[in-house]
Amino acid sequence: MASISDITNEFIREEIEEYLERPEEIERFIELFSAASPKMQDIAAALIDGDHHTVDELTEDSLAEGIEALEIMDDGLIIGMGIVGIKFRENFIFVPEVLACARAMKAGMNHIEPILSESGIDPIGTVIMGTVKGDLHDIGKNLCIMMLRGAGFVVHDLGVDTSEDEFMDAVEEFEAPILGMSALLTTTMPNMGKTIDAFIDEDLREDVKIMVGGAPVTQTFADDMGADGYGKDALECVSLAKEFLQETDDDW
Ligand code: B12
Repeated sequence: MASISDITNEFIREEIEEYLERPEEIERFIELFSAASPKMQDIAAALIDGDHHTVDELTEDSLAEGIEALEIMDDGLIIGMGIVGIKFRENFIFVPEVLACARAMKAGMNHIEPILSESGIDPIGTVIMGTVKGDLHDIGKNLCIMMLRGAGFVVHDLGVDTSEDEFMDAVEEFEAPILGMSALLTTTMPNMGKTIDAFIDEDLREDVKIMVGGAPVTQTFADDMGADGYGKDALECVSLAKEFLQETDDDW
């Protein structure tokens, strides 16, 4: 088992000691950070600090050094945002600080996006993605979109605060066989179910496979809502989309 002294970045060690209280979270983040390289820890530290200039520079440097875009996303940006989420939940920081961290995350994503989205293969299928109505969180959705594009999907991004009608119109307009919805708030999760019901009401449900995701979403919730699949991260989002593609191809 890793210990906190295995983490090279002093700022990260202090953040864990000062802000993490739940033993399982302390253990999880010590494991994650001690497995990350010093450079990835530095990226995470800058993100937690809301320092978009440093995240921007370090991400660019890391890519120039040949570090994989996926490693930067998983071991730098996403782990860093995990600490931000806990500090926000425990009221150590508030919306303005989280916005600064989100800006730092985007500064990093700007560099990795062209790499992860560059598939170099012929388009394999079309996916509509959006964050549900009432919800403005888009970081996770955008990561899913990058990975889907990188896997060869054409993705139409409907952005945030997407209504049922906007989802239905886009599926029809682009004749998309796959729809992905993201929700980060327990209050907006039910809008996934409402959207699925709207597809049923309009007799469009059979035409599209629907996947859902976002931090509070679970497999049980997805099943209850009548979704075809749930993915816990961007990799699972891509696997699901590929499975759906296979199934819709088999139907033809
Ligand atoms: C960043 C953030 C913000 C930023 C959002 C910036 C942006 N452009 O997205 C800002 C500051 C704007 C914000 C605002 C608010 N937030 Co906020 N926010 C967060 C925070 C810290 C991180 C979210 C994030 O980006 N995570 C990183 C990404 C990579 O992870 P992810 O989104 O889960 O996505 C991954 C997977 O879930 C999956 N995935 C995501 N979507 C999809 C879709 C499909 C189809 C699939 C298959 C997979 C998939 O793949 C992704 C990549 O691996 C979370 C904390 C948390 N633990 O999630 C709180 C959090 C979600 N926010 C919260 C709250 C309360 C709010 C506000 C209500 C605060 C307020 N008082 O105003 C507002 C709501 C605004 C609104 N109407 O939406 C709460 C929600 C609590 C709850 N029970 O609902 C959380 C959990 C914080 C907390 N208190 O613990 N927030």
